[in-house]
Amino acid sequence: MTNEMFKKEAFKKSVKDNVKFLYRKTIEEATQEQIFQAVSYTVKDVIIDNWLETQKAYDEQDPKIVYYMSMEFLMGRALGNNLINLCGYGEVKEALEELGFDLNCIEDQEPDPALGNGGLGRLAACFLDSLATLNYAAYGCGIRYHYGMFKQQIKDGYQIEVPDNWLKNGYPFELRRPEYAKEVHFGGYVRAEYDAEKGATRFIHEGYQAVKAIPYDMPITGYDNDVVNTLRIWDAEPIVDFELDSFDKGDYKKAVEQENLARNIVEVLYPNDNHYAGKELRLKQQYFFVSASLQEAIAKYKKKHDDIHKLYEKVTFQMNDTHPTVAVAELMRILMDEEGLGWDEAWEITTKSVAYTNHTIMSEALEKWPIELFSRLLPRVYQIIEEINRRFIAEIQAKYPGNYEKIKKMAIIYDGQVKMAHLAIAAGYSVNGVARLHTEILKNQELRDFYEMMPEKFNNKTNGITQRRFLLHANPLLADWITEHIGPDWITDLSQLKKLKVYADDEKALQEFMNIKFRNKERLAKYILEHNGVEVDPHSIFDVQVKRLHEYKRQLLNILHVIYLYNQIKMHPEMEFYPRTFIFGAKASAGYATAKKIIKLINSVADVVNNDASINGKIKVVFIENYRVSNAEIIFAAADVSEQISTASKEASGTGNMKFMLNGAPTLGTMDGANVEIVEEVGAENAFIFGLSSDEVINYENNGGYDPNVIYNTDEEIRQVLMQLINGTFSSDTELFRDLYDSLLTNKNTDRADRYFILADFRSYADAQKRVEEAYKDEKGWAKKALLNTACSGKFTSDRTIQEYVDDIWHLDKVIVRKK
Ligand code: HBZ
Repeated sequence: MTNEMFKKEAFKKSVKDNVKFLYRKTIEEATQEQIFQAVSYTVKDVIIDNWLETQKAYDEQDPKIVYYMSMEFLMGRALGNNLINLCGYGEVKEALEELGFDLNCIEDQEPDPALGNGGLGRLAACFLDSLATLNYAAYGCGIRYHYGMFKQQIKDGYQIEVPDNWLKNGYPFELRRPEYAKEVHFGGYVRAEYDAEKGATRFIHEGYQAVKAIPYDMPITGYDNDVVNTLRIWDAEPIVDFELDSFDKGDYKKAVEQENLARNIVEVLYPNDNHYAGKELRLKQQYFFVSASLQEAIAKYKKKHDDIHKLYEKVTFQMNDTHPTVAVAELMRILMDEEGLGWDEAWEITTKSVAYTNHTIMSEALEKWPIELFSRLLPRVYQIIEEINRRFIAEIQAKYPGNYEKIKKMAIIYDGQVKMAHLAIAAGYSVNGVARLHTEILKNQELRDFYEMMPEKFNNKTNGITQRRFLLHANPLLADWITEHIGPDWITDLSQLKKLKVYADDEKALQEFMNIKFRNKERLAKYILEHNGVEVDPHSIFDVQVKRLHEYKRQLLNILHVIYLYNQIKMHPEMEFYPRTFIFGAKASAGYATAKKIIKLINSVADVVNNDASINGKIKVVFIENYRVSNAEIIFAAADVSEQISTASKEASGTGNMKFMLNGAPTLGTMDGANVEIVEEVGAENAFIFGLSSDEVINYENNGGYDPNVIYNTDEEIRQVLMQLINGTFSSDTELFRDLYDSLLTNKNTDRADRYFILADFRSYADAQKRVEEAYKDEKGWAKKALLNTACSGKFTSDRTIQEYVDDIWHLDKVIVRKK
């Protein structure tokens, strides 16, 4: 307990008071949603005091600050998490019970602030949690999208996207800060003016449209340390004065355009993951939040320091992928055009302040803006990028005289495009990948030329996840059990979990561990019954693949294998088969037709398999609608098997894999991303590994792919599965899945047949699945594997990841807030 407010009587009174003044109601009259609001305001009260204290400590101690720049923060619900981090969860639960409410139901009233797509956005959220918990001064900088990730409904097996109006009832954990508003400028033109006094040319940006950026702050509570950091997300408003002015001048059109610009810019999160669409509005979003955030960071720095040349001593900007990379040029612009520095001074400061994290090698994800669009929208910023490019090319030439191939491959502007990754690498003082294998691939393949030219910039930071949300909050039974056995230190030092290894052969402990898993499976079964109307047996193996839908993640391999098993059982009804529940959860980007077809296929297979009485319920297939952070917490806790089956080399890291492991689910996966390190920690005997290695995949790719038809023609069982896609087994419309069938066998719509090596890996995957079944039948053996997965997951805390960023990249100072 850290706060008097969470003493039961004080808490109850505060909730009652809030209900009264917010809704003019008594607690008996209030709806659950109103109780949620009232409880949240009480919690916010507690947070505000710590927030003020934290701000004061930062003011006094003047630590270096990291600004984590990200288009996405997939925060998930705040109420439960804040109660956990403030150590008030138990007390508040009891207090609410005394008032006749169930805290879980109250938590369910909160919309998921889903301001992100998937792994990249969730990583940003885990990082903020760890930064606050480790006593580092940090700001998350992002966008206050009015509509976050869409809600997914499944109708007739198809995904339907429904807008997510998360702000509809007002969000209690945000604070509007109009006093820190900034202006951001788009369009117009640049005028050069010679300043004779200074003997220098000034560049003046004119004729632009202006938008007002208004920050909203969300508190980020550290665990049991009174630290409250800030996630600052920017909203857009039209500039009213200007509007009237232009109206007076008869420039009505411009006034309306400015109003529309403001309205559109923060309207909605682009729901693409690992895919670049090249939309103008997306670039507007990027520049909007980057410019506002940089202006704010510099204003804050200048309040305490007069020498702008030393900015990098107190400030560092981490760019979460290339999405905020326009920061490089915007910082240059501010330093030169507003602070009056020359190019060399500005460049030195910039290149000591910005660092870049790469999250993908998928070429379709790389951001390359057409020059025409970029220079029209951001004329001054474009001019600066041109100059950065000119100087960078000169450097390349100096290092590799006469080697024009290098320029072609490395230039920031080439072929009519602005390449954001090249800009990030040229300017950043650090370039990191997100798992060891991924970083090696960057160094040796994708970014080889850059690595050769500036090896000192490259480093690895294997991703991590916060155990506060994904174990302490998501799996209270296991959390309590762990604390009973090894004490509570794991909450802030996950390496402690290794102490559980001594229980690997302790029958009582193993029994308890699996009982908890069973109860979590019952909780998920209840959720599935309520939300899908499908009954699943918690005694069956819960085999789970939850993540964004993407071809490289190979949900298709999983469902094809389900079809294969179904055929086996139908053909050999006497065959021994351990009942299995295949659980899927995935959103497809709204414009990604193949991904949406795969969702339809999963649901069609589910329809057939779940309703085929002849297989005695041995296989169930469930597609969990609207997979998101809040139901993920229930799903991870209940999983027996963690499906991490991406084509090797394609998944930069994965972070779901870590959440499953932490909750005691062995990995069934390829040697890809962080799976490699998971296997290293837990031992190959406690995982189920299959498939081509990343070297093999890359080798095939560099030599024109492979021929899946050889497999199709020689493997009868695989051929049968594929035929069932087009012979009416899963749809009376035999053409419905034709594209999926074709994608595996022909290069009709892509450059290669079976781009993701599904057929190549099929047999190896089926073997691994067989090993899973055998292993599961050995109850004690399985329990040991499961427990060891939890025990060996210590490395994968985002606390470790953040400490590595601090030690190697950011060099932040710890700040103590609690005065005890
Ligand atoms: O970032 C993911 C990687 O695929 C995953 O392997 C890794 O673990 C995770 C964290 O490092 N990448 C994404 O989630 N990417 C996006 O969501 C994305 C969103 C918008 C884009 C591009 C990518 O324009």
